[in-house]
Amino acid sequence: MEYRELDVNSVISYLKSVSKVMDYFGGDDLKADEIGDGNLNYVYLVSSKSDVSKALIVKQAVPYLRCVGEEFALGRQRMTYEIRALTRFKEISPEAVPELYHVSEDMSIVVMQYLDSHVILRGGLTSANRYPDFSEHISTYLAQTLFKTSSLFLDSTSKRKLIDEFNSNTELCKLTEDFVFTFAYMENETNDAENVKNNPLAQKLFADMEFKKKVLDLKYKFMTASDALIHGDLHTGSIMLNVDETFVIDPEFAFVGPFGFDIGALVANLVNNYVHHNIVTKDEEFKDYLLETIKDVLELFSEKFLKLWQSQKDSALLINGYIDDETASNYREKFLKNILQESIGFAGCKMARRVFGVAGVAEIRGIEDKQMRRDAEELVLKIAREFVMKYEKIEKIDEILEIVRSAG
Ligand code: ADP
Ligand code: SR1
Ligand code: MG
Repeated sequence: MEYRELDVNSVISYLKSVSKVMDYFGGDDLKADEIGDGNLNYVYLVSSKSDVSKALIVKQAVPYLRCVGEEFALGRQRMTYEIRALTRFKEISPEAVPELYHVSEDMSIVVMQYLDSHVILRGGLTSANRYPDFSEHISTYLAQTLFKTSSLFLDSTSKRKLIDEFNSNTELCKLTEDFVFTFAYMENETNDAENVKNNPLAQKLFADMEFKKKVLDLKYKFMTASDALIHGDLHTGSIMLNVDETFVIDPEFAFVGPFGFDIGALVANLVNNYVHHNIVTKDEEFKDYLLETIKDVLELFSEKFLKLWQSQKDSALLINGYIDDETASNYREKFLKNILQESIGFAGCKMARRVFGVAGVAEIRGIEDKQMRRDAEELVLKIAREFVMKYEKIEKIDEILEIVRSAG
């Protein structure tokens, strides 16, 4: 089928040609609303007119960047990578990925389960809601997806095939290179111009060569490491959950990249939320809850990743009998420490890019009181800088929490 851009009317006629979707709705009359709040794509909620509990999500990529407009061309082929990643992650971590009803690379479209009783994690945390099983769920997702797509699990041929399948996601990798690792730390037309203008905080950041050199190291790691299939944009807007279930959506930035990037994205967004509560609500208990969540996610991830690795006999990296048990155990421990350190370096970049860069986050850029927003931005940059400058020296998770606690 030839690609065409859909709207609230044509999406319904398109779905009429998809038998699995029609079976789901059982001949009911349908209605559609556009509910997308993301930066890149269009998302339609299609539901039965007679029974609104029957509903599906249709997501289509358009050949431009939605948050800027048609003048910012961006290949719709990004949906091809989202489809491949959703499919792969669904196989590996089925409980964390919505049910897929239909995918079409030609139409750059995916039809999936409507998460009707779930909210976006960012909003939930900003409203100080707690999710008791979140750390358990997301650490399982991270350990499973990162381990099972790495050379610690796959054989050499499968790993290289995985790279072939994902590493032409060039446009979105370039977006990250530009917006996470570069433009937000220099004068650039894509930045939040109003905020940059006459702002001493921006001038200080843009002139901070020590910070920028460290960011270059992390950018280089992002550009060259092929550790595992990563989501690539795992901020708290890519997680939908309720107290029972946690789903990861929106993996269009997926590629075979560094182990620490998804973990870092998550930590960064949890810390940004901490900053929001530190400045705006001053809710000490919720701040502690966010720090505990970071600690739990990191600890549980390490435990689960290690367990998967210990039970793996042969892989591209290590075959049975190559080293003795004690050497293997020390090797694994050091390997996991490297992942933790690198995650914190990436977390620093993922926090700092949200201050002056193109895509702000609601809990910081959305703070209405000007002074509070300025204070929040200053604190984000202070913590981000500590993360970026010190990540290679971090030995224990508590040191990360201490950096956050002592900054504000
Ligand atoms: P983008 O790629 O543009 O960032 P997202 O995949 O993040 O798009 O989706 C945008 C929004 O659409 C989400 O923030 C969420 O509100 C809604 N959404 C996406 N997928 C689902 C789903 N399966 N169920 C319910 N809402 C969804
Ligand atoms: C201009 S791209 C904006 C951002 O939106 C996505 O969610 C990614 O984080 C990307 O960097
Ligand atoms: Mg999104």
